[in-house]
Amino acid sequence: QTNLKKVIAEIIPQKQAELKEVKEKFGDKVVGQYTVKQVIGGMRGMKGLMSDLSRCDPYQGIIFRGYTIPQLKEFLPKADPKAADQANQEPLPEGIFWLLMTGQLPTHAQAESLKHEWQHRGVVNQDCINFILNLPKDLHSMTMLSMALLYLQKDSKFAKLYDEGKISKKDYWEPFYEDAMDLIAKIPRVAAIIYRHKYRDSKLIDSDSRLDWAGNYAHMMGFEQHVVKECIRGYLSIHCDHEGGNVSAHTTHLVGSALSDPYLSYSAGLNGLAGPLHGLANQEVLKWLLQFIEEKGTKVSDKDIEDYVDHVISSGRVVPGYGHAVLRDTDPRFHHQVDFSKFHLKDDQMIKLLHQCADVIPKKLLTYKKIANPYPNVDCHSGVLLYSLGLTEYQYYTAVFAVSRSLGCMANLIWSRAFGLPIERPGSADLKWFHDKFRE
Ligand code: AMX
Repeated sequence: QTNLKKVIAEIIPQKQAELKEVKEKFGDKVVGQYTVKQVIGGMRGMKGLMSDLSRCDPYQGIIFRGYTIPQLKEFLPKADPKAADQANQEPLPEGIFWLLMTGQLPTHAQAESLKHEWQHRGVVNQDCINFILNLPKDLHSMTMLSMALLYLQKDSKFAKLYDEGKISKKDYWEPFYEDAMDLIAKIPRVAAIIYRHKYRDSKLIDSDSRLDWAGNYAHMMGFEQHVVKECIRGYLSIHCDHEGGNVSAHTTHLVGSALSDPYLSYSAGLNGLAGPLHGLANQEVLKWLLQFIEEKGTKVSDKDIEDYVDHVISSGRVVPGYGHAVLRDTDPRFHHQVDFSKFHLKDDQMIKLLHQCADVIPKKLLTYKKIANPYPNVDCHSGVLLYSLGLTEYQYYTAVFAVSRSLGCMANLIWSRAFGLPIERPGSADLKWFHDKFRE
């Protein structure tokens, strides 16, 4: 079966029954205890959400439906199934979306079917193109992207059916599915229009119907080299989801729990992704590295790097690209990109400097006792990879991340409606409450 909607329509009743069983069997069990420090400290380490798509292990990193990043690189369909060489090994995002939605590794035919469906759904109407082309070019790419999704919200099938009072709760997932699939199909085109508007005199490039979702995105931005298309395939696959609690996924889920449609929900999620402690870090890493190169060049000593870290921290800033709220080891998504760059970009001076930094900086950060994890995260490498391949406009990088993250956020949103999850509404406490509760 290559029709994703039919496949998940069969899986949904089984999963609903599983959720019911978990609620009935374990509903009154205690998940854990948490402290005042956790309540005030960004809820670190508190399990407070249910997301069935992926989970983040502090040491192994992200695990998508039971599969690690290296396993997915091996098992997921590739753009050219006949090419077995290392130059054609990046997974197709179509494949990872199928896996996230169904829990099953897709066949090449199933990934192909999604490719055609997204091509078909991905047409962006002229009124939306005009809306983007009329935006001031000095808006940040993420602001433009978030606004463009809000513009597309007028086409939401869920919002229309709900407004007409034509939909019952048990069927919410279907129009959510339709909106989510439309959003995923359109977002690379919208993001490419933003890129061409901001950086290429608004000269747009038509979609190429032969290409896959990621390859077509590279093409519509204006990159025809095979290596860039492969890079974007891998990039869009590995950034797609990072369990439920990260800012973009959590925000999308929270807003969706109010039955705001997928466009409203993901636009909100994107605004969180646009923050420097989250998705903007990839742009920040590049800015950081370019500043460093301007001062010191690309051939530097380890001591130069260590001094630079001290300088950044003593001026009250963070070293972007290092650390994570959950991970306690190097992010496997960083390793994935190192493998790619060592094969495709082995002579690039900036990549070499980045690898030297990734060796030196964690040891240096370890000398600051407060930092729980000094190791490179996904954003440490991704911007530099894009820069070395010719996508040098670093203020755009978070938009590429956002195209990828649409996969995880949309898959989660469809499943949230299929599970019938309620509006999210945790309690909060004022300072007096803590005094009263814990007064000796
Ligand atoms: N450079 C300098 N200081 C750092 C640091 C870094 N890379 N990472 C952590 N710290 C500091 C924190 O700012 C905090 O300082 P404070 O107590 O004075 O406020 C202290 O170390 C303790 O932080 P932590 O418990 O180790 O991490 P956290 O969960 O509070 O924060 C994160 C996690 C990602 C925000 C943080 O490591 C950071 O700011 N890293 C740099 C920005 C970055 O790369 N973000 C991208 C993360 C991945 C993603 O979401 N895309």
